[in-house]
Amino acid sequence: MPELILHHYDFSNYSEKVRLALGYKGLSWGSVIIPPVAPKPDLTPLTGGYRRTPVLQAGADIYCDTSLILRELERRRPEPTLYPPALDAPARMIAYWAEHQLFRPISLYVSGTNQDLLPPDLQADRSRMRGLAVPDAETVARAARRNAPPARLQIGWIDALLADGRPWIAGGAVSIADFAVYHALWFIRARSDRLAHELTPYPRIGFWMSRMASFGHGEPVAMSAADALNTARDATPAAPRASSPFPEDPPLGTRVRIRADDYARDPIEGELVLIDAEEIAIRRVDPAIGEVVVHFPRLGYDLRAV
Ligand SMILES: N[C@@H](CCC(=O)N[C@@H](CS)C(=O)NCC(=O)O)C(=O)O
Repeated sequence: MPELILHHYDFSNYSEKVRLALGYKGLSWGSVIIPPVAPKPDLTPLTGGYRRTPVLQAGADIYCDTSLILRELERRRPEPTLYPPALDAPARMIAYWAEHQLFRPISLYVSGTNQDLLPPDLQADRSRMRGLAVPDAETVARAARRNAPPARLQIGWIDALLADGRPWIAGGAVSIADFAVYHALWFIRARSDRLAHELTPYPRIGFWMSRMASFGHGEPVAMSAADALNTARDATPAAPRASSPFPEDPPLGTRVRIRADDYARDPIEGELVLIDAEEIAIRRVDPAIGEVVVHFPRLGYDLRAV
């Protein structure tokens, strides 16, 4: 069995980002399909309560959030790089925009247009995940109409970015910006071709997307959730790297609570074992699988001593 295990499901766009990064790096990986809605009883023993998709597992080390998952892939397989140093700042900024400004209107536009094709409990789950009232079908359709213009406007920006002839989103080399923009646009056609016309005016985007798609998904090997849990139970977490905290950070060994700062804010508790500018990791003991270390990116997560 491959060392890396991805917990994901087919129409998850953030999963597509990681599947494609695994392909770009030519990696083989265990593929565990998880439910698209809560509860996720075979995932949360690993994460301690984090329910978003995807999650990367390496033995008893669990990596949450695709921004950290891509960093971990880079650590394990540095070439070809996802982080060309000369493009670091624009790549990070574009990736942040794609996932925090571009994707939301696309998501509401696409999901509202494809309501009849989605799992019946999906809308209700996503509303509960955000602490919102469960909408009726007409409310979802209205949200789709409202979000079409901001989605369309920003798709135009991507075309404008490519207009100078650059081969990749942040410039002359592949970077995390390509993966972040790609998965947002991939979602437009993940369920149906009903909104394919939103991309047809932009052949440059189409050409770039087809080069991204050609990275493929590496070598997935189907794996059961039970096998993934057994793998974690039989493994010991890797010794954490040396930390490099900011002065404001709690000291290692503190009992902490971490949660997403935007949505799906389920808290995860444990002992702080690693903290630096990019990453926070906590050790926890699960009654079924024993000791695991759960890793989060720093940006986008709220850390407090309990
Ligand atoms: N910032 C997170 C966002 C992940 C995310 O929102 N994923 C969606 C699926 S594409 C999700 O978790 N939806 C709810 C679920 O799958 O339970 C990341 O980069 O991993």
